[in-house]
Amino acid sequence: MGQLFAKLLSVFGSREHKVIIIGLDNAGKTTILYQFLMNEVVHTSPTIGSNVEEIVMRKTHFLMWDIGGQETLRSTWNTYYSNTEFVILVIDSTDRERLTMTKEELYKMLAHEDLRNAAVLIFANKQDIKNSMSTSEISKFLTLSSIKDHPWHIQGCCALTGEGLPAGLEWMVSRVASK
Ligand SMILES: Nc1nc2c(ncn2[C@@H]2O[C@H](COP(=O)(O)OP(=O)(O)O)[C@@H](O)[C@H]2O)c(=O)[nH]1
Ligand SMILES: [Mg+2]
Repeated sequence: MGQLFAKLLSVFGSREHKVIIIGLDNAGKTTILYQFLMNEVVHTSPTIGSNVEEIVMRKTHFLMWDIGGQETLRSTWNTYYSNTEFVILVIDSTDRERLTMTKEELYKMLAHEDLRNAAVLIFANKQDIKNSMSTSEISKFLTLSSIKDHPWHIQGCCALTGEGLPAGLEWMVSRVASK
């Protein structure tokens, strides 16, 4: 879908729920987006700028923005925040070294005024890889239980097979339904 068309949809289609997919580069954001879209693996290259796609699950429409995660692009994340209902934070569960960086980005984001009403879905991706961190390990490291001002949910997944992705989407659908 073209970006202009997506923007027009978000303006005129009030039933769309805006979602931004963030996380460090190489976490699997683009793979997840396209797995949602067509249930198949696409060859990804580092995202420059953003990809945007409409995902529909049980009549709930999500407009998902996949934003580049390289260091130079992270400072632009906040330009995508306005009207965001869901943040999907994608984590490479094998990337122990950069989990501290992810934690910093997470709390910076949660403190942002434009995201005060946003719910956060955390995908602990790459669960297929041996020695990847478990969801409870990641949850503890990120001190998720201390987050009281945003609804949040952590879900383990493998973007290559799609395992765990529907469960994450289900949580988002249930959040929309509960509003
Ligand atoms: N083993 C494994 N590799 C993955 C998984 N998800 C993504 N990848 C790979 O990780 C790399 C980065 O993925 P990409 O979607 O481009 O990450 P992005 O920078 O966050 O958009 C690619 O080579 C993907 O094929 C996963 O669940 N398991
Ligand atoms: Mg990408």
